[in-house]
Amino acid sequence: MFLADISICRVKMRLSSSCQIVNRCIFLFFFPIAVVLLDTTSVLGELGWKTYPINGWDAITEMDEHNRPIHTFQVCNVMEPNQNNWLRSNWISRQAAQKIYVELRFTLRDCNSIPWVSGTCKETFNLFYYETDETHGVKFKPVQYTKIDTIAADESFTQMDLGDRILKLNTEVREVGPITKKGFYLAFQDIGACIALVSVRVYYKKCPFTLRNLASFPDTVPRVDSSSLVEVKGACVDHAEERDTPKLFCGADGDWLVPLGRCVCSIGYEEIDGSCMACHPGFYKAYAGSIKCSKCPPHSFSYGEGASVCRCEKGFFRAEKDPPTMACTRPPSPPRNLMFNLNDTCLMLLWSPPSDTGGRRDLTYNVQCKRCGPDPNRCQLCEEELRFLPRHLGLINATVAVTDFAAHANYTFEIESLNGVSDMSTFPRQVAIITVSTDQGGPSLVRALKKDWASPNSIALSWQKPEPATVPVLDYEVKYHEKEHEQLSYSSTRTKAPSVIVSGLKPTTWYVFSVRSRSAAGYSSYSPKYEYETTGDSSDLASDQGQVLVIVTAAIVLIYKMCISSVPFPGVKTYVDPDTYEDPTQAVHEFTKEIDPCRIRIERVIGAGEFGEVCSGRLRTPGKKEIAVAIKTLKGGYVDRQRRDFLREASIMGQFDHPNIIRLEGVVTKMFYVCVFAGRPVMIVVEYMENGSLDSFLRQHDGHFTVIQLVGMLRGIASGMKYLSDMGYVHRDLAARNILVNSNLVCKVSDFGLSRVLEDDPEAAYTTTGGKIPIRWTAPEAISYRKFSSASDAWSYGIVMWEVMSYGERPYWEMSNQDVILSIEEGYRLPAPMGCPVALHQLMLHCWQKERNHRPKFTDVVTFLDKLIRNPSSLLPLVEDIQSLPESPLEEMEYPMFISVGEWLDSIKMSQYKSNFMSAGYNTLDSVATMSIEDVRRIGVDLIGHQRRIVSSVQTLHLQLLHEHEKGFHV
Ligand code: ACK
Repeated sequence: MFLADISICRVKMRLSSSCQIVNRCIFLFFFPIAVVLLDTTSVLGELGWKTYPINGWDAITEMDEHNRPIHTFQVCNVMEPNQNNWLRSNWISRQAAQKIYVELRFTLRDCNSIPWVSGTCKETFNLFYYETDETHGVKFKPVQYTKIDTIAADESFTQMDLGDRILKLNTEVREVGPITKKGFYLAFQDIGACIALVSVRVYYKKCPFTLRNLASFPDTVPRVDSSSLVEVKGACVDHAEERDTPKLFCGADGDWLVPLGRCVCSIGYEEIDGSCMACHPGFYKAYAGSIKCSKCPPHSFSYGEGASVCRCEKGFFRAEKDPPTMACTRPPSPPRNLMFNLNDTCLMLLWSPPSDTGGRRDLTYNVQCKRCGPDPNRCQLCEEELRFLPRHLGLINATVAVTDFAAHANYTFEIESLNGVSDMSTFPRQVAIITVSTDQGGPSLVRALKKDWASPNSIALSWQKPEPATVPVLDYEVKYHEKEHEQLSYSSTRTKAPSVIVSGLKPTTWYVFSVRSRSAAGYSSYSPKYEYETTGDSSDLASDQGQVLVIVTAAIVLIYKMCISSVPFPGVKTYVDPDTYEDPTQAVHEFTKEIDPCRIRIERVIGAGEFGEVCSGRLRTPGKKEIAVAIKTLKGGYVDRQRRDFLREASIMGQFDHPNIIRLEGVVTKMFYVCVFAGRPVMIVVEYMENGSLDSFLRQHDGHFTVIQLVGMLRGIASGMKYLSDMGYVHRDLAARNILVNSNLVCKVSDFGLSRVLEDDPEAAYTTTGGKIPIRWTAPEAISYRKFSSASDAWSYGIVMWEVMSYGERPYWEMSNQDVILSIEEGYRLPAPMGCPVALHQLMLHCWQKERNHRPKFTDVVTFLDKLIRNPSSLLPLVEDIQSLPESPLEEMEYPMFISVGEWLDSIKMSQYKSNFMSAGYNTLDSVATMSIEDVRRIGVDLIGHQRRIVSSVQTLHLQLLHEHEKGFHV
């Protein structure tokens, strides 16, 4: 009666196997896999299990709603004592299992719910197993069986449950192992319970096949011993290679643990969703690793999938040592503006670099010489006959000197530009050609210079026109200097006629003159030196009233300078070092105007100086319009030395009067009792500069000015510096932060105070020799042995130019001071900022010549910039247009090594664009290094200044990567 009840319930049960679901989960979620050895719910035919005795367990097979058999074993001899009923399974193959799991589902009747069975009814049954290699014909002998466990029900059911049709199904799982024989039997012993065994499932666990770190790991059976893991070596997926042997460990429960090592995608392939996919056409990957495919560098392409390198476009090449990340390049165009300069013994050939360097920096020149007779088709090579300095092949500079040439001969020189890919091109090479006739000479030498007349401040000179020459003279340059000060400086003037009146001279002073002519072929040598003296006697004065005044003024200036100058020679150093005064307040009195503080109205604090606050305010001067001023204050509680140091700057500034030097209005050093000011205020009052200091002004207006406006600012600074150097004043701390800008964008040099300034400057660092120096702005000789001069100011001026053209970028970026010093020593120079005209970068490089005498004088700089301003088209060629970078041994340069695109963007303070780079696929430095300004624009960098900053550091990055690749480092 009980059994029929049970089977009714059973048909309603959902007993479908969950194994398939488990399997799928393993694959996706990395769960253990269960390999089923037996599942009675999925056996379609008879199970064929044995029962002992016959009237013990009862096998019942019914059909479920899908017409699938449900095998159930039941026993319920609860009324009779001494029950011992056995049910034995068929032989079950162990397969690979070392440990098996037996899952039983069953129902069990509560004995209390059956009347009159109290002595005999049981509520448990026993589970046994027997291992054997024999698969058939094994007789059942209970003694051979080992007990696994006594199985009790978690929940038994009652008569009432049956009435309610509530079935209490129990599931119990037991582990059995180690299993070593080929297979085993299971046996179920009933000792008088009322049981329905609904299903038996036997399985073992495996670590599933999986893919990890681009390696595949096979299904793996764990060890029985739960404390030891199975080490499994992975096999790299297609198009991947081992970096570190990939390994996983299979745990006892079928879980993969401890992934070690990995594979990486091979060249031409990148990782996408755990497998290695070929680079698309137009992309390449040159190195195996976890990097993405990069866009082909400029002038290269890849048509097929999986390119390891991009092929160069027609006419473009890659030199043997060029890394695959580098753009393809081409041979340079020929040199331009080839000219010569011939004198008796030496022929100078000079030319301009090619307009197209081919995209490379390894530009050199070869010179070939042909000597031709009257028939220009009959020429012979003549390099061997001549001497070329430094040589005729592989020239780095655009000039060569030629000596040992014959007189009365025609030489034809062909100058060829070459770079690292010139040998690869089959195109005929183009050369610049010039023919020099040595009997006609170059520009003619000027001879027979004579004085026509002299006055106290002028001398008129004339000279013979040179011999009629085939090369017409364009003009003459007259160079002169005071005889006594030959080493210090000279002046020059130009004239088209063979005569000149040199004015502005000192009376009764000997001058040395020499003249040279200029023709299309260049300059001649200077004529011999001629010495003439200006007059000084009264008869001259009487004859010219104007000159009387000049002479008187000049004499006063002369006497004045002789009195105050710390050097004995007048005219050399016209500003006075306040430190040469025994009493420095004397210098303050001498060079500054005392202001009544009541005339000053302080309006607001605009900054902090070393000695106190810097304020803006108004200054009233009787009879004049009120003007805006900046007031530097000395904070209260100062000691005498601080007061002296503070006022020293005013004593220096008060000696200057120039539109590009900050103007001193006066100082407050005395008490005026009519006016109520707390303490004893000490102030320096200077003109107000609405736009503050140049560096922060540029940074605030990044990308806002035209090149001409920037050159205008630079011209102003150069003009101020020319004035200072003419006065013999060496600034020592010329930097954009020490230039002030007014509302008309006029730049004025400020911050005077000699070495004291350096103590104040936050950029100044102590050198090994103990001085405090703003390293990035200072010339090498000033850093090494404190050789400060106008030439070292010229170096700093070059850095200011760079700051201006880069809108306030920090020179040498984040390089350490020590690295800056070493790099400069090795020849490295700052590259042109983005958008910088070639002419300006060349001027910068000129300012950064190691040999200080080779640097331009400020007067040259002003003249040069004036020319650029007058002829703006000269500012059109940009450095990036001709893709030529400064000739500097960048190869030797150690750049800071950025690790990721994110870090690189952080380093250039452009972190806000990280997501733009990432979402556009620029996630490797290699890919970033090839970006053009259009690419930067395309990924959503809209501000021009930011585009410029990114592209200019892309250039640097590109070089850095080349450098790293050359060293064999793969990013
Ligand atoms: O960059 P800034 O605005 O310009 O901040 C500094 C601050 O004072 C401390 O030096 C500003 N400053 C100095 N001299 C002047 C001046 N003559 N006119 C206007 N601002 C000035 C400078």
